[in-house]
Amino acid sequence: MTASDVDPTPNPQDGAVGRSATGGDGPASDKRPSHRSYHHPAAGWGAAKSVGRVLIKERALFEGPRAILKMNHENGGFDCPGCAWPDDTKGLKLDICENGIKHVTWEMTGKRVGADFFARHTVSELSEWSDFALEDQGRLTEPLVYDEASDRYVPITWQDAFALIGRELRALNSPDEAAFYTSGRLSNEATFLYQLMAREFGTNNLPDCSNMCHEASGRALTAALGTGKGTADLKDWETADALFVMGVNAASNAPRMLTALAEAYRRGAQIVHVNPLVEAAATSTIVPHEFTDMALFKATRTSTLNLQVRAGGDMALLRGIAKAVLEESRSDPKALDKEFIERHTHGFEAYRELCEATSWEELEEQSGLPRADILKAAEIYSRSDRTLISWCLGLTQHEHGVDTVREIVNVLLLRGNLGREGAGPSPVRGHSNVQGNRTCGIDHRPRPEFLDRLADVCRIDPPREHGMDTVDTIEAMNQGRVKVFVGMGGNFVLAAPDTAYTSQGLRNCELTVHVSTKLNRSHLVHGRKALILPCLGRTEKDHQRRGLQSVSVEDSMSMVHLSVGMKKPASPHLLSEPAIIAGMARATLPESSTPWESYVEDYDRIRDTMAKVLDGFEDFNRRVRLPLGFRIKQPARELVFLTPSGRAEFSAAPLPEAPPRDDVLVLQTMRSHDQWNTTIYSDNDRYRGISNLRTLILMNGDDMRARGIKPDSLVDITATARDGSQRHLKRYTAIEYSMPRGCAAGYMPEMNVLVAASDYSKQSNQPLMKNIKVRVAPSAED
Ligand SMILES: Nc1nc2c(c(=O)[nH]1)N[C@H]1C(S)=C(S)[C@@H](COP(=O)(O)OP(=O)(O)OC[C@H]3O[C@@H](n4cnc5c(=O)[nH]c(N)nc54)[C@H](O)[C@@H]3O)O[C@H]1N2
Ligand SMILES: Nc1nc2c(c(=O)[nH]1)N[C@H]1C(S)=C(S)[C@@H](COP(=O)(O)OP(=O)(O)OC[C@H]3O[C@@H](n4cnc5c(=O)[nH]c(N)nc54)[C@H](O)[C@@H]3O)O[C@H]1N2
Ligand SMILES: [Mo]
Repeated sequence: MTASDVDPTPNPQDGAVGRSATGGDGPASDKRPSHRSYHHPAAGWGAAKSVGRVLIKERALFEGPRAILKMNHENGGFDCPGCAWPDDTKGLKLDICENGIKHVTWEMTGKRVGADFFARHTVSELSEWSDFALEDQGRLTEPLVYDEASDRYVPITWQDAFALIGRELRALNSPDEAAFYTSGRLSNEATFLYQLMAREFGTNNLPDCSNMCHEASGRALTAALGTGKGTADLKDWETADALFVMGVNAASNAPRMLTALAEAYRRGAQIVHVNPLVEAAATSTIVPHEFTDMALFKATRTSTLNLQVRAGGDMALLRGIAKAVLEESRSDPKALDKEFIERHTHGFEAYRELCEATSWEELEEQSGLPRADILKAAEIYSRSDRTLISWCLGLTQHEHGVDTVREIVNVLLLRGNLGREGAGPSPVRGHSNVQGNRTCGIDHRPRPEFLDRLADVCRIDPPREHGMDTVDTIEAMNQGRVKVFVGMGGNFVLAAPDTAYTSQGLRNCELTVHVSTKLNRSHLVHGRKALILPCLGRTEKDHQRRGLQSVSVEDSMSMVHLSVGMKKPASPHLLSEPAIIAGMARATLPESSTPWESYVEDYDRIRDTMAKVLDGFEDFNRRVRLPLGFRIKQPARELVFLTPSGRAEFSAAPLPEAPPRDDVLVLQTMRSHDQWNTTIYSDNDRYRGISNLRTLILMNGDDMRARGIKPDSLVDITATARDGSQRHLKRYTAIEYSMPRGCAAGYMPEMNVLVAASDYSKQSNQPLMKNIKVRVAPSAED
């Protein structure tokens, strides 16, 4: 056990958002930071204890447990607003996890932040508070407008707030001077109204959090299979005999996957984890709802092979697997599924040649893995009849994210691992409804067929030009081309890259509007005029004129189901998201023939319209009320490929550029166990053995020694962007951690200051949040 004192000074670039002097975004207690290895199984009692602490802290000891029993319940109950992992289909009633509970409790907190609070604190003063402290004030209770004279947020009526938005939007020279951001929790119904409002107003500027998340997956799967989603469902997870888990920290970010992995291990499946770090999900777990195992501390393994790939080296590993399978096929024709390749795919020969032409030396160098390890993975793959490959941000937030996901499909196609049970690609999506947002129209590059139907059914004339995504919006705000920013949930200023530049962009706006449940940094980094519009959370009852309403969401595996709030709203002045959108729309488009008010009276009416516009939503109102909802049809799953060739497409992309050779490290920014994106619950990261510290950088021990960095000492980090510009973080604590040389890791959102807004993938426009080129040296001020 080691410990060190930290006193990180505020970063000059952080100053742009006025972060607290404590450095990190968490609570920053004066407890001493510490680090030790974590040897316990994931989930289990550590998780149970942590849940108890959260319930007490959020004053939700009574409501909390009651709500948890209602979560993810077939027939009623609300959908967990945590991750997008699907609900168990076997009638399991307690399909919950520690982090889902934390998340729900965070929304259900007994704390409130009302007008009296804002009367006491100026915005400049609040800007000095930590992000933790801001959200810790509790739920927002009434609409607020920024008053420049007093530098305070003051109450405003809903009508006046909508009128202000309408005035500002109508005053723009072009609808494209507005951008409408979505964070991935928005329900399907609200999503549909939101995109309708933007398009009726006249813009496709619909940036969303998925631009930073799975944009690469969507583009790759669309190009390869003609559908932007994974084809596997939970049943496939339950029947696969080899599972590859790539670039995801499942124990923290998709904890319900642990159950699937433990079950897979018990049935003798092979489980390969590919990650520069050995995350907790790659060891063992105690499945939380298996009470006997909990009582007996009986853990189940969740891995049969761990490959510590070099950052960004996954594509080379996958190509190595393909190369080995192709080599094997020379002596064993069954190594390939020739019939599948011939009947259903296109581009195989070019891919075969490319694999053959790629040398093992290059694959080893790029992946950071010895050939023997690549061959082990290949052997598991070729011995398995049913293989499923899952992935998350470790693969997508790189320059070659799209190529890597396509390489996953290439590997699957070789052995016909598509369109049958236990097989297929399975991206682990992020926010609980991020997939539904895309399905229901949040897309800055909408398909013409979608727009045609929208035009037809809703009698509007939607713009046809592509709109702006997240990185384009940041640039446009800075150049004065976007003047109104509306954030439908989320915390744009902290989630986006280049905190200083994004702040400047938001400050440049005429009007910023945030529809939120809690106070966050984005409210403080505002435009000339600014509104905070508080909304109902997913756990709360939504009463409208025609009774109690429910909304729907789509999980990672294309299941759409209803979510019904059960709790009294945090304040009588909250509006639902559909009501807020309708209010903004009516004020902006007074002549609109869209029945905004009628939609809000009864969400069934929104669903009836959605059923006519969206593929796969026929008979929506009936099917969404089935006990487990319904699965949106996946053509690729039925081996119907909506690609130009009508077949699944192999890709033949070159491997990315070689890893940096000099003293540059590839830094990835990730989540701790105790955070939900920009919401930080504590400064601990239990599974990585870290306590009371977020301003850290995890490094390989040899890389530390080569730079004269002592364990747990303070370092300065300099990131060099492609355009040569440099960004700094000072006085971070360097911690030795098992990972390949040349890699480093730290936490988002603190490290977003290091990601240049201009450093995004040309393939997907995703910011390179897992691939920041940095130099690290002992702190100059130490
Ligand atoms: N509790 C909780 N749950 C969440 C979230 C949360 O913040 N908290 N966020 C939600 C959201 S929006 C999302 S998108 C998901 C994110 O889920 P994750 O993708 O798990 O998110 P990160 O914390 O960024 O972790 C990235 C993982 O990829 C690994 N990695 C980094 N670089 C590479 C690489 O080059 N190759 C490989 N193979 N691995 C690499 C890292 O070591 C880490 O394990 O989780 C969702 N669920
Ligand atoms: N460096 C780095 N940056 C990253 C990432 C990374 O891995 N590294 N990951 C990226 C990814 S994958 C994502 S998805 C983004 C996340 O980006 P966002 O989705 O923008 O951020 P969140 O932190 O999830 O948003 C939290 C806020 O949402 C509001 N909120 C919570 N519940 C509700 C609700 O029900 N309704 C409404 N209207 N508001 C609500 C609360 O006010 C809360 O403060 O961050 C991205 N940024
Ligand atoms: Mo995400």
